[in-house]
Amino acid sequence: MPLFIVHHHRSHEAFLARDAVKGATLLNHLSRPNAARHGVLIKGEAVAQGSHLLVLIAEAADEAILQAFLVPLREAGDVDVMPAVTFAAMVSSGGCAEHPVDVSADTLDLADACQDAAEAGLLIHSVNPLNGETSVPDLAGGAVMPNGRFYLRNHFDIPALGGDTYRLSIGGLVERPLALSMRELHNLHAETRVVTLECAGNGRSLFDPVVPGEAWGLGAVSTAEWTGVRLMDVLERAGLRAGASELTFRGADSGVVDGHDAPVRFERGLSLEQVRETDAILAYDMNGEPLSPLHGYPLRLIVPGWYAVASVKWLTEISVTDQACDAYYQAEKYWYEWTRNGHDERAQVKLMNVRALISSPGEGESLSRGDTAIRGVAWSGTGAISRVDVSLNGGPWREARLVGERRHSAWQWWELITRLEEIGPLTVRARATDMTGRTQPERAEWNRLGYGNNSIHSVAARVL
Ligand SMILES: Nc1nc2c(c(=O)[nH]1)N[C@H]1C(S)=C(S)[C@@H](COP(=O)(O)O)O[C@H]1N2
Ligand SMILES: [Mo]
Repeated sequence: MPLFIVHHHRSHEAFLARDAVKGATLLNHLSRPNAARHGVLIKGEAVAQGSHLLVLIAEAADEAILQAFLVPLREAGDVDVMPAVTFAAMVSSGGCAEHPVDVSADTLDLADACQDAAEAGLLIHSVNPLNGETSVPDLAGGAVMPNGRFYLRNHFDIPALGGDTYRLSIGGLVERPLALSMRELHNLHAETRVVTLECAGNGRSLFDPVVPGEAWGLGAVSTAEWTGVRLMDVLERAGLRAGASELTFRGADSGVVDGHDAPVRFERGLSLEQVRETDAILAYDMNGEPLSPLHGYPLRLIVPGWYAVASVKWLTEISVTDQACDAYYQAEKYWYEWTRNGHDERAQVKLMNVRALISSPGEGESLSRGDTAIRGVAWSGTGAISRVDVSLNGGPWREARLVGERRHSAWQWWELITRLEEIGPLTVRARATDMTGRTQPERAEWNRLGYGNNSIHSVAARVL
């Protein structure tokens, strides 16, 4: 519904506080239930202290309905009605738009989506496309990240797909091309996995020199319990034909990218071998709820252990071929690019690097002397976490306790209880090691597009 801001300047003669009956009558009139009976939804109201200015924020189907409702206010002063948009709508339309943003039927209303994300506490990096990270102190806590606080990474407008008309098509080198409805997918054997997703650009803003791309801090990572069907089960239903070795996964989203005239789709590829190794799933539920539109409703790929770019959202098509996928986000982005010894080298971004983050203490936090718990999360795409070590003020590494089950593709919580004796600055560092013996470098190797930054996390706190 259209939004309006109303200014009401009370005239001195009609000063309400001096006329309790009139004041009470207007209070009743402006009550939310009464406003609703007039077709007006009041979102907020306030009087600037010491002034005669009342501000109302309200929605109504049109201005005439609102004006009719405001008649009693006019009798007590001057009324100005101004068409308005939410701040989120203003930002998402790219500036002080005079008109509300056009919302096309097949994409999600960005203003609403970004308002929800900001209210859930995500730190918004960009509105269009909508990108936001989880705050680092929020990372440890619940077993999984609540859906509203799970970081968001999008490249294009967010498709608004209908669950009833949705079909997943599987074609190419298969015996029986399929077009599966959500009902058919729900009827297949379901699997549930706890999997950590991390954006390959997580920590990019900490690379020096600065690299282009979304300037993520450290919160482009979250963990959820995903439920869906094993990708291999679905492929076996379709029946793989001789020579089938590569898969392309197509998302419903598309848009314009640098260096290409025509819009490109969000597409990624995996070899059949990679599908088998990772035991990828086609997920429809996230933490026990259907995927939200932002996280890929109604179906997304989840590739355990890989940087999350592989986990294609709004998945509408799988094509089975004998050719590796050469789509834009496969071939041109998501490569480490270095110049080493005068030679250009590149390697594809695949498994997540081993990494620990400190969630407590937070950056700049003040701690009391005495016993304290240093806490955080740690994960790796190459194996379960085997140990996390913590160093205080540059002192020796001390092994932290790993909390909860060892999980292969989900983060592990850890904690170290320690005694803080001295007042003053406290630098906390944490370093994870996984079962394959991989550990974190002091400083991750710089690469042109800023991927895979797993430098040791360091937090500056203070003991009071
Ligand atoms: N269709 C589609 N899938 C996508 C993306 C996208 O833009 N479109 N972004 C990818 C990237 S780079 C990341 S990090 C994850 C983010 O998933 P999330 O938004 O659910 O956290 O989705 C991946 N899958
Ligand atoms: Mo990403």
